[in-house]
Amino acid sequence: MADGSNRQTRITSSHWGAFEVDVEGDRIVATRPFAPDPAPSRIPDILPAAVHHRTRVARPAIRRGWLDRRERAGRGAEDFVELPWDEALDIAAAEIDRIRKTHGNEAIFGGSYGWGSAGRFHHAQSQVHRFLNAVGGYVSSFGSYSTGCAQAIMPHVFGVDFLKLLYECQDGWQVIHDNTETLVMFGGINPKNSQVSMGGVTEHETAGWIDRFVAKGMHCVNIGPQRVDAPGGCEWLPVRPGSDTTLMLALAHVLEEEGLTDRAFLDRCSVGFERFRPYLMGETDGQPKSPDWAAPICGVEPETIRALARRMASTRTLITVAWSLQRAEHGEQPYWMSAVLAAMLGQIGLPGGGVGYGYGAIGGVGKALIGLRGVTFSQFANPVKKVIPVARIGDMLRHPGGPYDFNGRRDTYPDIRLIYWAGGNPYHHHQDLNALHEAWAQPETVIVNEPWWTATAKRADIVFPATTPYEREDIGRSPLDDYLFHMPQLIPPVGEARDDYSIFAGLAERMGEGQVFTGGRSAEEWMGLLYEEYRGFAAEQGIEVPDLDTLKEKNWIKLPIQADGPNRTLFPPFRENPEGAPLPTPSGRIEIFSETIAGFGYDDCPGHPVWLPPSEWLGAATGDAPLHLVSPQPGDKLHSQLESALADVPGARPETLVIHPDDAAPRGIATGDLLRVFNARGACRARAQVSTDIHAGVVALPTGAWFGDPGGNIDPDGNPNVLTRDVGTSRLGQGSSAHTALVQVARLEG
Ligand SMILES: Nc1nc2c(c(=O)[nH]1)N[C@H]1C(S)=C(S)[C@@H](COP(=O)(O)OP(=O)(O)OC[C@H]3O[C@@H](n4cnc5c(=O)[nH]c(N)nc54)[C@H](O)[C@@H]3O)O[C@H]1N2
Ligand SMILES: Nc1nc2c(c(=O)[nH]1)N[C@H]1C(S)=C(S)[C@@H](COP(=O)(O)OP(=O)(O)OC[C@H]3O[C@@H](n4cnc5c(=O)[nH]c(N)nc54)[C@H](O)[C@@H]3O)O[C@H]1N2
Ligand SMILES: [Mo]
Repeated sequence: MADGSNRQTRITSSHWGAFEVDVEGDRIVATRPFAPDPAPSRIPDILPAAVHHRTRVARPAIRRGWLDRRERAGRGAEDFVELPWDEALDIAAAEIDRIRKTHGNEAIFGGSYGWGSAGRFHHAQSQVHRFLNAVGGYVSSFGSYSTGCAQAIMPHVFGVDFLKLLYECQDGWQVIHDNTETLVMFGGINPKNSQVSMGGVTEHETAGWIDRFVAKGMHCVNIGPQRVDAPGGCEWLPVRPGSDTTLMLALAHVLEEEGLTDRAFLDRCSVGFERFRPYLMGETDGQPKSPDWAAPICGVEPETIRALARRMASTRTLITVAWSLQRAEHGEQPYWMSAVLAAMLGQIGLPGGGVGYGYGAIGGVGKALIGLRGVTFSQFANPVKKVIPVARIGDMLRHPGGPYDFNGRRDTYPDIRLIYWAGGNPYHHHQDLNALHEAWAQPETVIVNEPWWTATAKRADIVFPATTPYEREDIGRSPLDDYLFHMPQLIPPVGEARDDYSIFAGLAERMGEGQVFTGGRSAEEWMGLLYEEYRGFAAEQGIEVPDLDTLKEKNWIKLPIQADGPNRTLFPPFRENPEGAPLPTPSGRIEIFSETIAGFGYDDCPGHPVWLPPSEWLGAATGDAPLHLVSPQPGDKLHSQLESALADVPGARPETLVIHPDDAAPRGIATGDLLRVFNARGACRARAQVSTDIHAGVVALPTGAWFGDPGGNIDPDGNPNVLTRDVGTSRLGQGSSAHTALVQVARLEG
C-alpha cells in the first residue's frame, strides 16, 4: 500500500505478535499495532531503532588471534578482522572439515539453543541443524531453558510428553471461564509474559480473560513472590521463592486431616497414594507436613492455608503452575506435587478442574485450537547420537568425558572442539556467565551467525552477519495461533547480512554437501514447496488455505481452527473409564509414586514428591548473601533481543531491580538509586525500585541486559546471570536452576 510518498506499509509477524510496518526506501521507519489484536505488545516500538542500530554485524568477521595463530585465548577481549564473504566462508568450511576429520562429528556442538526469529523457513535452529546433519552430524541438546525439568518429570506422572500436555490436553480459556470457581495460580499468570509465543501470538487474550474471570466473581489467587505476576483483582498470597512444595504439601495435609481427599478418585485413577501418605502425615520421618510446619518455611499463615484447602475442596478448582517454579533447584517437586494435590482434590478430567501448566507463560497456552501440522523444513536425521540436557552446556565444556546422570541414564559429556551457534544467545540465557566465560575457552573454534554484536557474537572466532526477518521473505505460522502470515521482505539486508540458509548453503557447498543441504533449491523455491505441503496437510483436515500468491496479496488470513467445548483428548475419557482409556504411564494411571523414578535411586528426586530445600533460598540466607534473587522475563522485549536499542534510551540501563522497603531502608536505598548486586559468583549494577509488591527478602531483576565485556568486575547493564547458579534441577531433570540464587545488594556510590 503506497500513500503518495515513497512510504510502504505492510503487516508482518513475530514472536510477540503481528504489527504494521512503515518502510521508506531501505529503512523501517515506524511500527503500529495490528488492528485485530485486542492487546497488542509494545515490543515492536523499538524495532526501527534496533534493525538499523550501530550494533548490527556489518560484514563477516574473524577474531584476530584466531585468524593469525588459531589462538583460543582472547575470546571477548580481542578485535575482529572483517573479510569478504568468500574468504570467510572458505576459512569456516575448512575449519569445520578439519574438526570433523580430526576429531569426528562428536566434537561439534550444534545444540544452538535459542529463540531466533519467528518465520518458519528461516528458522535459525532448523537451518543450523540441517546443515550440520548434512555434513555428518553434531552433539545436540534435549529440552529447553523454559521447561527442561518439566519435560523430564511430567511424563513419569501423566505419561504424556509435557508440551503435548500443555498444548493438547489442558482446558482452554473459555472452559475455565465457564466452569472454574477457584483459580490457584502458583507463580501467577502474567500477561507480560503472554505477550510472546514461539512463532507468534496474534490476538493477545490472556489479560482479557483474567479480567473476565475476576469480573464474573471467580476467586483468583496469585501465589508467589510478586504481586505483579497476576493482574489486578486477583488475591496475592506472598510466598518465599523455592518453597511452594511445602505449601502444596500443607494443603494436601489439610485435605487428608479433614477428610476432604477424594479417595474414590485416587483409587480409580492413581497409584501410590499409600506410599506417599505416610510421608505426608509424618509417619516416615516424624514430621507431619501440616500448615504449622509449612508456615515458617513458605511464609503463609496456617489459617490461610487451611481456608484455601477447604475452598479448593468445596469449589471447582484449577491449579495452575508457572514454568518459573521448575526453573529452580528441585523444580521437579512442585510440579509433581501440584499433580498429586490435584489428584487428591479429585477434579482432574472435569471441565475447569485439575491442574495446568504454563498458562500465561506464553500467549498460546489456553487458546483452544484444532491441531494443524505446521510449515517445517526437514533437518534430516542426526548421525551423532550424543545428546546433552540443554542447560548443562557449562558442565559439558568444563568436564569433557565426565559422567553425569539424566532421567535414569548415565552418560558422559563429549569432548567439544567446535561450537556452532545460530539463533540463540548463551551469554543471555545461561547461568553463572563468569563461569561460562571460563569454560568457553575450551573449544578450538566458535562460529556464530548473528544479526547483532551480542555478547555471544563477541565471544566467537568467526561471526557471520545474519539478516533479521524484515530483510527476507517468510511464512509466519505457530501451532498455538490461529493466523497465517506472509512475511514480506521489507528492506534489503542491512550491511552485508545474509540469510542463515544462504550462509549454510555456502558452507555446505565448500564441504561437498551443497546439493544435500539445498536439494538444488533456492530459498524461494523451498518456501513455495513447503507451503504447498502445508496446504495439503490442512486440506486433509478439511481446512482450506489459499495458495501462496493469494496469501502474498492478502498478507495474512485467520484460520478457521478454533475449537469449542472442553478439551476431551486425555483426562476426561481417562476419568470416565480408567481401564478403557488409560494414561500412557507404566500403571496406566496418575503416578503419585513412580516405581520408575524410585528405581533410579536419586536422593535428589525420590519415588514420590518431597520437600527438598534448595541450596540457596531464604531458609539458607547468609550475611554475605541474605536476599533471594528471582530473574523473570523482561516486559519490554523478548530475552536479549532488540536490547542494544533499548539500552540507548537515557536512564534505561542499568536494569531495574525491585526491592522491598524493609530491605531497602537498612541499606539506605531509595527508588532511582544506583545499586551493586553481588554474590560470590559475580556482580552487576542495577537501578532501585522500592516497592511493597514484592515479598520482603526477595529482589527481582529481569533478564535480557547484554552481558558486558570481560575483565570488568561489575556487569554494567545488569545481567542477572552473573549472579545465578549453574546447577541442574536434579539428576532427574537437569534443567536450569535460574531462579535459585542468593545475593547481597548495596548502594553504589559515585
Ligand atoms: N536468569 C535467568 N536466565 C534465563 C531465564 C530466566 O528465567 N532467568 N530464562 C531462560 C529461558 S526460559 C530462555 S527461553 C532463554 C532465552 O535465551 P535465548 O533464546 O538464547 O535468547 P534470545 O535473546 O531470544 O536469543 C536469540 C538470538 O537470536 C538472534 N537472532 C534473531 N533472529 C535471528 C536469525 O534469523 N538468525 C540468526 N542467526 N540469529 C537470529 C537474536 O539476535 C538473539 O541474539 O533464557 C533463559 N535464561
Ligand atoms: N515479555 C516477555 N515475555 C516472555 C519472555 C520474554 O523474554 N519477554 N520469554 C518467554 C519465555 S522463553 C518463557 S520460557 C516464559 C517463562 O514463563 P515463566 O517461567 O512463567 O516466567 P518467569 O518470568 O521466569 O517467572 C514468572 C514469575 O514467577 C515468579 N517466581 C519465581 N520463582 C518462584 C517460585 O519459586 N515460586 C513462585 N510461586 N513463583 C516464583 C517470579 O515472581 C516471576 O515474576 O516467558 C515467555 N514470555
Ligand atoms: Mo523460555
